[in-house]
This record gives sequence, structure tokens and C-alpha cells, in this order.
Amino acid sequence: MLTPKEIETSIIQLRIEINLHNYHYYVLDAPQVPDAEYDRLMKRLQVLELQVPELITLDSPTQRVGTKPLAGFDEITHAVAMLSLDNAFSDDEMFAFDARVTKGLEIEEVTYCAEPKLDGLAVSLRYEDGRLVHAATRGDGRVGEDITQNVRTISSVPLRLMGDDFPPVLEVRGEVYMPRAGFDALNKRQRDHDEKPFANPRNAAAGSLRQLDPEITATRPLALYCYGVGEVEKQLLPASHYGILARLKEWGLRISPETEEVRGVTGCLEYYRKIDDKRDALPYEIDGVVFKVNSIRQQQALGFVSRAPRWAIAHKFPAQEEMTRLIAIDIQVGRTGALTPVARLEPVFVGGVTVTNATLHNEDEVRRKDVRGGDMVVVRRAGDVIPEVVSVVLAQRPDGAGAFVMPTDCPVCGSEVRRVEGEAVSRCSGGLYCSAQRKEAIKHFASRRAMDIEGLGDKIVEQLVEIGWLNSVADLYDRSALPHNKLAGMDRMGDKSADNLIAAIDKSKQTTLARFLFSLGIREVGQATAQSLANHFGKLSAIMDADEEALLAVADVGPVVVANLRAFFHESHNREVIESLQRLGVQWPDVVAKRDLPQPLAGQTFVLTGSMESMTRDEAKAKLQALGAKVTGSISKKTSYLVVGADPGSKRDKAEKFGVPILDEAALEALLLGHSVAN
Ligand code: 9MJ
Repeated sequence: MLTPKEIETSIIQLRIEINLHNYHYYVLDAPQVPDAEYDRLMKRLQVLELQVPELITLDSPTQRVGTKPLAGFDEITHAVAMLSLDNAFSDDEMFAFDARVTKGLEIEEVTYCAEPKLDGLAVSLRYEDGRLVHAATRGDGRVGEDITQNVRTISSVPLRLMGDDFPPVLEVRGEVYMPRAGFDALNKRQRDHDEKPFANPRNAAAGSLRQLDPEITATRPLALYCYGVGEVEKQLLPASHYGILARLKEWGLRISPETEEVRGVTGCLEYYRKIDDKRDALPYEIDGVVFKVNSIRQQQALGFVSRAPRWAIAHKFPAQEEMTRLIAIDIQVGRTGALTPVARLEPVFVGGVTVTNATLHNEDEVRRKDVRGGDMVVVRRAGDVIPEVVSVVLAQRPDGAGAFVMPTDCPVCGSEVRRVEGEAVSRCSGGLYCSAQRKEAIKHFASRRAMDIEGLGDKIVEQLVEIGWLNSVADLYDRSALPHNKLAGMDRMGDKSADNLIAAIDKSKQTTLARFLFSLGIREVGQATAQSLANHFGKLSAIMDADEEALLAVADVGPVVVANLRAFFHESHNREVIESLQRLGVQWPDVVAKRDLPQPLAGQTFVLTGSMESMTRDEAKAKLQALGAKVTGSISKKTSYLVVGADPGSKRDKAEKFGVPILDEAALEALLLGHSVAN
């Protein structure tokens, strides 16, 4: 049994220890103990506090979640107004901003503090004697809402500051946001509970902070980055904005690790492009970058206009969400017969490009979002992602807009549309009878990663199929079915292009088993699976005749792939096309079946990025796969190695973040060589 004095000492020590772990975890991004150990310390503190409840203070790490839901939010008047920011949407507007600043200060070049602009909710946190006493929204800049109860539940917000040299009153300004991973998990939870998912992380963060019940806020994955101060005893703070942020960090407040000092407008524009390149790899959403004159003395000299400082600007990225009118919902039929509803839109400039179509994914998605022809919709295009319809502006729905119905017959060939129970996708049952599926199958067959027929573009395939001159992939190699003069007569073709195309078709006859298998377009048989099958069996006939058990023995092949392979090769039409292709000269060297050879890289996952000098990425991929490695397109914590060539892009940052080891081209060559010698 501990004496009351010993309990008190333990409580104090545990609080210090837990706060220190929070600091390492949230602020330094370098956890010092595993989660289980942290949980153990918290549990112990809870137990001790229950023994002596009068020792429980509001700043104890056990006291984040208050118990009582509020009836409404009180108002809080900010001691120092919360500013908004002017925006710049182009380099020219940045030059103009910098010109105003340098002119106002009568100097040549200014140093700026550069920060990413988080897309969340601005908050002000008030610390008195190092304890969090209030948290407020920005509101109109003068008066905000008291959201103290909710902000206290955010684990990265310290309830007590670190150290002992903080000002007695410190108001910190920052952005509460929801990291992408937390947002995805929250939306999955919402859907699983049949609740409405949030349209984007910003709305989710705002909705979570506006909860009257802090127990709900506590379940929401919110985080905070600080970017400035309000009321404070200024003489205690450094003379530069960057210096102030560094001090905030020492006191346990989270600062964006992307924060930097940059020189002049050139430095600003370089920073803007650097962060834009990294944008998709960041674990949270940003809508631009912010530049602030670094010297506090210079900030004071410049002052304010209305509610925005003259010394700061937000350089915004092109908006990723815009509103536009949905003209109609079209149905596209894909290679595997999948019917995809596609929104045809009035052109809208979003995410840096003009968008006229956006995917609606499938029937259930259209229902869930209740998207109808004529609706005003919010369209989103982030990074290289396909544009999508996020939500409908119901208030602007035109009268008589009818709900979407999936057609029961294929809009292209009229065959019956079927939807397998438990699957989200509806499919045309027409197979290669359906000209849409035929077109897509032939495009896929000819594509770079498949048979690589240069010059056989989508448009020419579509024309040839529509006229009826190209009915199967075998026709491509059959000069009696598709002679030179027919090809030369197509739109934008001619004698020379027809010659080139025929030469490219002939060249493609020499291929590899893996490419050929991939080019057949069997459902779920992607490049990696095709390569595994080729490596494993060595011969096409062995794959075609393999039974279920033999197929399941292949790495990465599961029951779904087996069912698709068996169904494909069971179809006599498919066997006939393969025979014709081989008769017409398509061939590949038999691969030595790797079934029994060692696979030194089995179980390892590689990601390739950037361009290499000694081999193409596809060659590197094939070599790695031949040694048993899996090669995928995106980095995760499970990736074994990232191989980087020149201009690696954002994957490198992501790999560093996840602690994935990075190999350069020389290291990759050494690895491949080492293993081929060993073999
Ligand atoms: C955001 N949203 O990340 C400011 N902000 O500064 C940053 N917002 C800001 N600074 C003054 N990094 C007013 C708003």
C-alpha cells in the first residue's frame, strides 16, 4: 500500500512522464515508447487518481473528455483579433504582394516564413500560467465560440505547456484539421453505421468541433498545427515569426515540419512549387501555402488593412472542388462489361484542368449521393485522381429531376445487364458480342504494357470496330481481314501511317508469355499476376490446362483469379482466338518454369519511381518479379524497398516518412546481379 504522500508523488511523476511522451509523439514525431507502454502509464495514473479524487486537476492527461454535453456554445471575445489572410492565385499576384512589402519597408529583399496552408478550422488557444484555459473558433475575428471542451479532447493539444519559461499569458493560433487517414477511417465508420459520410476532411473537422457532446468529438481523429500567436507578453518572444514558432514547439505545441525561412519572392515561388509537388504525399489536405514577413519589427511597420495583415499572404493552389451543373448521367461500358455511371458536366475548371466528365462509380454510389440529371453538384479533382462528384446541392435541384435507374439492358449491345448479389458492379452479359467490350478489349490488348502495338490508338480501334473490320484481336494480324488499304483509309491515317502500323503489329508478334497473358484481359489478371503465372508454369498450355489446385499454388493467386482463369479458358471462343493468334505468328520463348527454382526475393515488395539509365522501369520490374519479388505502384508501411531513379517525385518523401529503405539504381543493379550470380 502506498502512503497518500507516495500516491501524490506518483501522480505528479506519471503526469510529467505522460506529457513528455505526448511531446515526443505529437510534436517531435518521434515516439519514445510503444503504444502499449503509454496505455499502461495512463491506466496507472487513472487508478491512482481514483484513489485520491481530490488530486484530479483539469490539466491531468486523464481529463481530456468532459462528461456533460453542452446546450450551446458561449461566446469568447478574442483579446487580440484573429486575422484573415489575403489570397494570391498566381505568380503575378505574388510579385505584386512582394513589391508592396519591399516598397513599404523600403528594402530590396525580404525574408519570409513559409508554411503550408492547412484546410481545417482556425482556433485560438489561451494558456494562463501554462494551463489551457480556453479554446475558441475564429468566428468573425473579434468574437468566436467557446469550444474548450472539444479542443481538450484533441490529443496533440497540450493541456499544459512544457518547461517553465513560457509567458504567463499565451494565446496560440493554429488550425485544427483531420488527417486524411483519420478522415477515411471516420467515413468508413459512418457508412458502416448507415450514417452520412463527410464530403471532405475540412467539413469533418468543422463538424467534429461543433459537436455539443465532447464524447463524440473525442472519437474524431483531429489534430492541431500552430502558426502564430495572439495576446502574449511580447518581450519574452523572439524577434522573428520563425523564431516564435520554434519557441512554441519547445513549449510542446505542434508546428508544421514543412515550415521554412525563404528569401524574396523567388524563394516563395520555389517553396510553392515544392509543396505543390509534395501535396498528394502529405498526410493532410492543404489548399495553398502561406508567406509571412519573418521579422516582427517589419510586420509591425507594415501593419494591417481592414482585417488582414499587409505582411502575410496565402498563395492558393487551384481549387480542388467546384460547383457545376450535371447535364446527364451517361453509362460507360468497360472492358469487362462493367457499367459505370458517368456524370456529364457543364465544363468547370477544377484542380487546374477543365473537367467535363466525372465518375459516379456505381449504382449504389449514385443512390447514396442521390445524384440526378440537372442537379448542381460539387465536383472534386485532387492530384491525378479521376474527377468525382462529391455531393449534390439539394437546394438547387430543378423541379421534376428523376432518380437514377440502372438500365436493365446494355445501352451499347442490348444484352441483359446482370448484377451479382453482394457486388456493387452491374455488368453487360454480352461479352465480346458487345462492341463496347470488344473495343476496350482490343485497346487493352494493344496497350503499352500488353502487346505494345505503337500507333494503334483508341480512335482507330473504335473506327475499325464500328465499321466491322476488326472483330477480334486476331484480325489485327490477319492481312486478309485487315489489309493495308483498309488501314490507310481510316481518319487521320494514310499510306505511311498504315505501313508503320503494320510494322508495329508485326513487331508485336515477338512477345513474352507474361505480356501475352496480361493482354488477354482476363478479369483480375493484372501484370503482376500474369508474371507470376508465367514464372510458375513456364508454358501457356500448362496454364490453360491447370486445375484449381495447381493454380492456387501460384503466389498471389486466390480463388477469384482461379475462377476467372478457368472461366476464360473454358470458353471455346477464347481458345480459338488464342489458336488464331499463334497461327498468325504471335510467339514467345518458353520460360523456364520457376516452380522449383529458388525465389530469393519472395515475400519482398518493391516500388519503383523516377527514370533509370541502364533499364526501363518495366525491365526492372520484370527482373525483380523473376526473382520472386512483388512490384507494386504505391508505398505503404509494408513496402520493403523503394527504388529511385532520376526525378523521383513524391514517393521518395512518402518512403522516408514510412521509414522504407531507399535503393538507387546502382544498388538495384548490385541486388539483381548478386542474385543472378547466386542463381
Ligand atoms: C493555415 N491555415 O495553415 C495562417 N494558416 O495566419 C497558416 N493560417 C494565418 N497561417 C494568419 N499557416 C491568419 C491565418
